[in-house]
Amino acid sequence: MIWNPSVECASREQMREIQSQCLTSMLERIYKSVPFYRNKLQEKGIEPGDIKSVDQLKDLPFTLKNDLRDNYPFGLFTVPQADIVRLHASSGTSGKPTVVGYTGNDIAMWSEIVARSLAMANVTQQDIIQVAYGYGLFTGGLGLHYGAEKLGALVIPISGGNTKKQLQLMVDLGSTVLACTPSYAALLGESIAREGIRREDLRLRVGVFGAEPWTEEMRAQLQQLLGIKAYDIYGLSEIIGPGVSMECEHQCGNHINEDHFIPEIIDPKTLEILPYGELGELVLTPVSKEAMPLLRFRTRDLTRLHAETCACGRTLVRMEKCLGRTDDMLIIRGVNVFPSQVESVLLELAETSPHYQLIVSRENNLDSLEIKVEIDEQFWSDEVKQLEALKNRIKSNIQSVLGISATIRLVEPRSIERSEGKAKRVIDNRK
Ligand code: DLL
Repeated sequence: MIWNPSVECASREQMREIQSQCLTSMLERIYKSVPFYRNKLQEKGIEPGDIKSVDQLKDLPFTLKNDLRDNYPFGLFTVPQADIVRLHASSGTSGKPTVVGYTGNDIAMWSEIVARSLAMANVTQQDIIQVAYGYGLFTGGLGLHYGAEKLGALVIPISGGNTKKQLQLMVDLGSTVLACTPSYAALLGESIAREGIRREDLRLRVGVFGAEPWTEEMRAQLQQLLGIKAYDIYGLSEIIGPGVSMECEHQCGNHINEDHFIPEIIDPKTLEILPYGELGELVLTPVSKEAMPLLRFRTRDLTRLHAETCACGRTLVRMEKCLGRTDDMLIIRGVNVFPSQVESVLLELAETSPHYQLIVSRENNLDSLEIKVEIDEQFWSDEVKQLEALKNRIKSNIQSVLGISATIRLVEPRSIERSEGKAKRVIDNRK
């Protein structure tokens, strides 16, 4: 069932019941078939039968990305290889990729939660969805593809890149939904304008954007550029891929598909569980997965959870837009900086485009931050005075929001390298 009110509008008590049942059965499975988990649970003196309720989740051990690498490639799988029907992988920053496996039931569950997520954004069977996330080992393309098919929408499996072809098909086939990273959506948006494609040539109405952090300011720019309503979709390959959570039309946080993925927020330093409303690291337990369920996976993503019922009627817990990943946080002269904070400052100004880069260096033991900002074509000017004034405005806004000074370098339109997938916003020369 795609729109599933018995789950999406369940009371907290009903949801705890669903989660508790799934958790106890998952513990039995991993204890029996994954030595890594059996050892971890035994170290804590826990046997699967001891855990009867989701309230006891806090007593269970965490899983880290490194644990997946240490058990590379199949060490955390709970089923024989014959039952696995698909693998995906995410490339790590160093060394081995993280490999994840799916049984036929896992693919069916994933398709259902992506279909459910698309329905949250009012995508229907009538829609034509252009899937411009990469197909292949990355979960974006195939994840959206199967979910959109499950919903009964018409899928254009174009994958990422080949921008001219994207635009041609968008116009000729009348795509109504665009699914890609926000940075690629920004590139498509500016290309539409440059190719002289008119709004009335497009039928786009919805954007399904995720796989990287993006701000409210970026949302405003994309909505304006593409003439759409832009929705946030969140997920990660270790848990399943896209569809862990998604925004509804009220856009007040992403609803987490909690019947499959139990969320917690912890303080990344003390590992204490934090109450609703507090900023911390998101921890997810994918309880219904067959091939590779994980116990309390530390996502490294920073966000807050909210449990009040949404205006759409859903009771599913909502997560705020991610601020960033703990491992993407820059510490510059002792100050914590997330690229998303810089994005917010830049995109508040009409003159700047959604293309920017942070360059961090260290000279004589002193950190410096340079921000390369592209000027919107409309505002690009040869007049030094005007550009100087803009530069000073950005510099002072950065100083007041982030509390550090930065060198601002204004660059010509289209001079920063574009991304067809996840954008690379930071060059840290200190490493
Ligand atoms: O990025 C899955 C995905 C595909 C999500 C398509 C949404 C759409 P990974 O490559 O494993 O999987 O990267 C997961 O990307 O831990 C976050 O840091 C980041 N991320 C994903 N979605 C969002 C989002 C896919 N909506 C990592 N906002 C996650 C902010 C996101 N960050």
